[in-house]
Amino acid sequence: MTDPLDGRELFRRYPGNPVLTARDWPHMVNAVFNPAAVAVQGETWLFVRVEDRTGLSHLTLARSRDGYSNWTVERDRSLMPDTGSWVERWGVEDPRITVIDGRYHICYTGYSSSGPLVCLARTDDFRTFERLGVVQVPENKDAALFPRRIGDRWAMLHRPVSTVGHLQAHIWISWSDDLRYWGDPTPLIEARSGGWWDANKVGLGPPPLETSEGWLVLYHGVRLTASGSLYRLGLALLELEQPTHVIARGDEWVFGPCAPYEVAGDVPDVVFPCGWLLGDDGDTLRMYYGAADSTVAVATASLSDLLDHLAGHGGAQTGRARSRR
Ligand code: BMA
Repeated sequence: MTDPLDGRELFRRYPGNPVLTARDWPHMVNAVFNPAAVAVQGETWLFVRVEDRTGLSHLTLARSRDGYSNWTVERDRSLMPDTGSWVERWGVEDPRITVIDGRYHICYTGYSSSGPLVCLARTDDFRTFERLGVVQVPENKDAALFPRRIGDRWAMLHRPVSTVGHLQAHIWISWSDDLRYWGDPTPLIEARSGGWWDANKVGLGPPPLETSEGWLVLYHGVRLTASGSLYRLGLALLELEQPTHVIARGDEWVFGPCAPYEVAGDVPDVVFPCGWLLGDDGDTLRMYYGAADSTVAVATASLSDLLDHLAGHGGAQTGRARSRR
């Protein structure tokens, strides 16, 4: 498929997109999208949100040697919702994986009968899962752990929703001694207002990526238009040892729906990444994203280009989380 903007955007779409569709699944499902990503022994493992034809979602592993083709879908490596429980009654969605002490820690949305909340589970093999339970109460989603303690505590980014006045959905940071109990919640990346591309609602994409300049954050901003919500992506940089400080926040979006598989699907005009992987060269980033809530696609970018871009376009700070520069 052609991409009219390729060559000018920071992220370049893989020409073979989408890399995974419902047709690749061994059984009948409606859609596969919003995958977490981890590199395991040279392979790319995606933990994919699978929406079956009940409308509810579960998570299933798909593996590829090159991260682009020849995917093996492992149906027996799935996190199925505990639909008998209140917490996951309507499914599990949108995982983000952080490797801590060699174990895969998965923050995912539990679709509870009181709304979306954040659950944490960990696994060594994606066959059995240790559920640590609910770590953020509703409404809360788009959560991921930092991969190491900062100071002496664990940190998590997440996105609570407030309906005071009108919808307000900002990215917050919370802290924990043991990964189980979370406190000290602080607003971090505030949705802007008015005509901005990321007005009123933002949410974390993949887990924060540690770079020499700071923690790189990719987030989605949602613009409400006459024809629905438009999901685009922007960048921010957090101070390494004090991530409550936003060093920079991009003023422009860096990726938005454009290709046919992004603008048409179950939910048109959505790009929604939950995982990214840094290549062995230390610079090539592969971003895995759900396209239009229907398929999985991948785009690549140069990490140094992203950091350069932020340095040049990071002027517009709003709200509580301001740059110290
Ligand atoms: C968000 C999440 C995502 C979804 C997106 C667009 O609120 O529910 O799972 O991809 O909306 O529909």
